[in-house]
Amino acid sequence: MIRCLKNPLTRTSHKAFDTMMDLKHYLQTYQETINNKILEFLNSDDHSSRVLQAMRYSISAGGKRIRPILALAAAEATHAPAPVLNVLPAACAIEMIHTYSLIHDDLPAMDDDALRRGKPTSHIQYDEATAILAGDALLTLAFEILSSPANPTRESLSRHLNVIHVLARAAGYQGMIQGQMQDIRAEGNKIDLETLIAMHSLKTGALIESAVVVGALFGSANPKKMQALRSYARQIGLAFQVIDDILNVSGDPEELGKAVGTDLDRGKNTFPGLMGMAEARAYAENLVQTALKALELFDNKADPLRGIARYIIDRKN
Ligand code: GRG
Repeated sequence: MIRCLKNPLTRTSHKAFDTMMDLKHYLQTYQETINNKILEFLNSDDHSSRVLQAMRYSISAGGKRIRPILALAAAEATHAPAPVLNVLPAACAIEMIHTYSLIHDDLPAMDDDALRRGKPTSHIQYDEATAILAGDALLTLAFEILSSPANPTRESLSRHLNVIHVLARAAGYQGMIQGQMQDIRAEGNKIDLETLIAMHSLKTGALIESAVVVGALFGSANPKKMQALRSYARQIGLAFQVIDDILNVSGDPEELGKAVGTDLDRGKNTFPGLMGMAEARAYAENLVQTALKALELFDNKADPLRGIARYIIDRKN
């Protein structure tokens, strides 16, 4: 059963959605809705399943739920009918793909991190084999959910196929996995800004862009609006990574829920490393301004997307 969301926008749709309080309320409300639905998907009577426990452990450990919220916000911006009812399962699937990538990224063979979302990483809490399997299982569950639309019609089936295609491509060797491979290969080697941007557009950007595209598919966005939303997503995806790099230098580990200074330790190429801190922040701000410009043809239903763009550069975690 899908819970009915009291959308903060229904109260404020007559005026601009421009205060941080509105955004905070919007994010909290959707975070709760997404968390409840994810737990519904991971609800099983099989309490002995170690892999299920590990899946629940990582996905319930916290997390901002930015990608699923972007999918819901893009659906709203494109006037999709009943976003919570129709888009929420796909939004949860996106969070599952994201959590899988974090579990695998933390493994000893990759970044070898001990802390994520303020808790021991999956391979520390369980063991490496369980962490690999929990990640694999979250990825496959995402596609099981995406391929099981409720009340399928010819139109919804065709959209679901499109959504599956978009997400598979963004997560795969032409998207996030390719970016991760490039990142690993570049460790200890200096790369230029253009290469760094291309790498992060895949590693972090591809899934963020696909979340926005998925929402817009539910809103049957026309090509012009789809292009504008892609452009918005590319800019905020990159800004997200620039801020992530900045927080890895100057963030509070307590607030971040993970260690800082790790990029430098591993010889990673980062935006502050290449440009300096002040330049990197100015670059992120510039990206967000460009993202906001891309939304000019949208009405105030796109205000949450506008708020999220600002939130991405102001965030502390
Ligand atoms: C292992 C296939 C594979 C891919 C890993 C996304 C990724 C690729 C690795 C994550 C490592 C990392 C620190 C990337 C930088 C940006 C990023 C994705 C940060 C984590 O996302 P948040 O801040 O995390 O949205 P929460 O916990 O809030 O969900």
